[in-house]
Amino acid sequence: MFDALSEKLQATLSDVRQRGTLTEDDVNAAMREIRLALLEADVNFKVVKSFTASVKERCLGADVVGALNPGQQVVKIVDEELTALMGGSSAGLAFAPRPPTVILMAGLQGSGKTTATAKLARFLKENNDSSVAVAACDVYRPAAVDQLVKVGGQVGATVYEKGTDENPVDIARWALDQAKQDGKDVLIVDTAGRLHVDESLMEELKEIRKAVKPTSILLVVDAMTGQDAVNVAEQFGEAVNFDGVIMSKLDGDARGGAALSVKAVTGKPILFASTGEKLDQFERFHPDRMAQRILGMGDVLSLIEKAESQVEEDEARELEKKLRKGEFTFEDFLSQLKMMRKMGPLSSLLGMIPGFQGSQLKNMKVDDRELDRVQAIILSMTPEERRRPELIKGSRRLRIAKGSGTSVQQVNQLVKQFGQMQKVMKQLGRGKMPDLQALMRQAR
Ligand SMILES: Nc1nc2c(ncn2[C@@H]2O[C@H](COP(=O)(O)OP(=O)(O)O)[C@@H](O)[C@H]2O)c(=O)[nH]1
Ligand SMILES: [Mg+2]
Repeated sequence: MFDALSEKLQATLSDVRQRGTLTEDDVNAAMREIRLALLEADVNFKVVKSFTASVKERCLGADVVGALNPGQQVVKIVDEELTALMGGSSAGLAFAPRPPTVILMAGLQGSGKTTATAKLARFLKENNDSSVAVAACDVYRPAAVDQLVKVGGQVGATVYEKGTDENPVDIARWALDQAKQDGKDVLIVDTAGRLHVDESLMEELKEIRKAVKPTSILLVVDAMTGQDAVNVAEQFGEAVNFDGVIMSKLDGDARGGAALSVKAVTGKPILFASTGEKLDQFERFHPDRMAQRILGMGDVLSLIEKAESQVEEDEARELEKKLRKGEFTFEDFLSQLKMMRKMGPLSSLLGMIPGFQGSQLKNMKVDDRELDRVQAIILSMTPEERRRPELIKGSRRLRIAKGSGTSVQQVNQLVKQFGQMQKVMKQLGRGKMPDLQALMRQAR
């Protein structure tokens, strides 16, 4: 799904992410790549234009937030804008205050209506515990009725059908009565499609709409037809005003143009995604998850969130005060270490970063074992020693080394490094508070 687009966006963004600072030229270059990638994915060109414009504006105007470097910031912005493009929050299905909820399915022939009718019935049974009936209103092909009887039966829905001799509007009206009598929670009305949007198709839909007064009209569009799907949706919207989209055959859509443009073009959200011929290959459409899937950066984003949420502000402020006064002790160091570890083992954190594969992890200087050692050494100090590291001499070193299962050299090394760190901090504390972020960025 969306393979080419994913690949291109990921390449562009990982390039961006590796830079410490971003100039306007860098941002422009990245936007060019993103624009090309979206156009190649068959996204509507107007949509592409406004998308890249708003991403660019936000990138250039962004203040560097919290723990993110400029490159990560861009990833975050692209992710947020992609999510917004597909509708922002996930849209849900509307239910009638008094059952049955009536859902009218619309769409071109072959778009996947009958399949989606059964899939939706199954979905509502499984997830909402609804009793569901489906109505066979495609009377133009005998096979269409048989097909619904078959797939409807497979998912345990009651199928209301009258063969192909009656008029679809009458069948729909009759099915609604049946559903009421049978106490069904939901009635899904499957209709006929045409090869193209035409007058008679729209007329029929309008008549069925009048007869059953649906709670929602869902338009099924075939993702594999790209921009055609979006044009069809636009035409349906003008004629019968539907409420939401079921995007079918997403599994066969390598480009993604329809899924990315349909909300922006028609104003209607995608409610469900159909992702295969099997009846359980159907899921709610979540714009945020889809964006992350496209960017392939779900892990990076969750890493960013994790980092943001776990850094407690108070602790940070307290720490800053101590740093200023040069009062940072092993005790503080220990609590910092623990905080860092709340985020999980360092190697798994780094492993979440795409491109950071095992081979590179081995070359990382900071590994978990090193942190374990540091932590063990500090834990073997007395509280007094932690606050006043200058006490740590001679026999105390040996005791700490033994207690922590390390060597005197390793204890020495830590105490020495810590002393250097304190010295630097005291110097900095006397002057202006350094821009820690800038320091960190340089260190990266
Ligand atoms: N791969 C794939 N095939 C689908 C999907 N939805 C429907 N199809 C297939 O598309 C064809 C047309 O589907 P159908 O439901 O009969 O379309 P209708 O004419 O709109 O009712 C059938 O062969 C389905 O098996 C899907 O999500 N993925
Ligand atoms: Mg059909």
